[in-house]
Amino acid sequence: MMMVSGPMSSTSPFTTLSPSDVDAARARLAAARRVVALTGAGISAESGVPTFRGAEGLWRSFRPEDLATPRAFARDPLLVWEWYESRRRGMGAVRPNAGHDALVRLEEGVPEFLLATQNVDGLHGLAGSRRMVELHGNLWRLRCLGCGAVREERRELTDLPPRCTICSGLLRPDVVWFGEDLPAGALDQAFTAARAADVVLVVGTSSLVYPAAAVPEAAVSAGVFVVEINPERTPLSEACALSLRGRAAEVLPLIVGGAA
Ligand code: BV8
Ligand code: ZN
Repeated sequence: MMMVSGPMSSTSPFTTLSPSDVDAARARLAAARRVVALTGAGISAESGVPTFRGAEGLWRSFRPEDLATPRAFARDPLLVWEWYESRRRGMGAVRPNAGHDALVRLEEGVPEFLLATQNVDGLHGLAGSRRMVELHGNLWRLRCLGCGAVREERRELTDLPPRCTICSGLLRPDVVWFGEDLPAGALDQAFTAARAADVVLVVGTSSLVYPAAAVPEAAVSAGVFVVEINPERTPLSEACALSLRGRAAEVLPLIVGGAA
């Protein structure tokens, strides 16, 4: 169901999707040669992956910021692994949605494209995105604290905390924890591409976690046309050329086009 803004809608301007803004975004994308998309948990919400904000983000009353840290892992690796294994189990059967698929079509349609995601759920990769950087890692990969080996592991982890098959060192999820640096190459790639883009899409993120949230800010400062897609306002909304009030799986197919 598409909500309309403007004189005929009685609801507040912040919760409606403006058709003229949708047209403007579609026209900008159609003319663009260089596009960057930054995504957050919101794009996976319609696939059934809980976001981080509010009650959804809590686990056994722990906030993500409490568990996703090197200190929490050092203090209690079993507790942190139980959290990650519960998220892996929760994501085992989820599938990409129309929002993920639209970004794959967009990637195929523009000469220069980069998808920078904060999501560790691997759904963009599953959808077929290729020109992509995972700024915060991926929870289907395990990294050894002993020998540094990294391997993909989608099977259920029965024996927690898991151990390395090479050196029997302790394994951790190959994600970026709070207080840890992002993969340098990935972050630089995102900043460089965002500053040089014709259009930057910011999809399903509360724009509160840094330095990822600084990427669209850098694009705005470079005069790039930044389009936000989020059913709610964020600290970035004011600075965007367009802030489309809607859900990713609804709005992205509208502005990317080409949906079968
Ligand atoms: C670092 C992986 C150097 C692990 C994650 C500057 C200012 C303030 C603080 C800092 C700063 N610089 C650094 C910090 C500290 C910190 C930080 O930003 N803290 C925040 C909380 C204030 N940053 C760091 O620690 C970073 N490292 O800076 O290292 C350093 C080193 C030492 C000391 C200082 C600095 C590392 C950050 C990465 C942490 N790892 N994930 C895991 O997943 O377990 S972050 C994790 O949370 C996600 O990856 C994501 O980034 C973030 C959640 O944000 P979102 O994805 O946006 O999700 P959220 O739920 O918040 O919002 C969802 C949105 O979607 C909402 O707006 C909602 O309205 C919308 N939505 C809902 N449904 C839909 C939708 N949108 C569209 N469609 C829908 N259907
Ligand atoms: Zn090892």
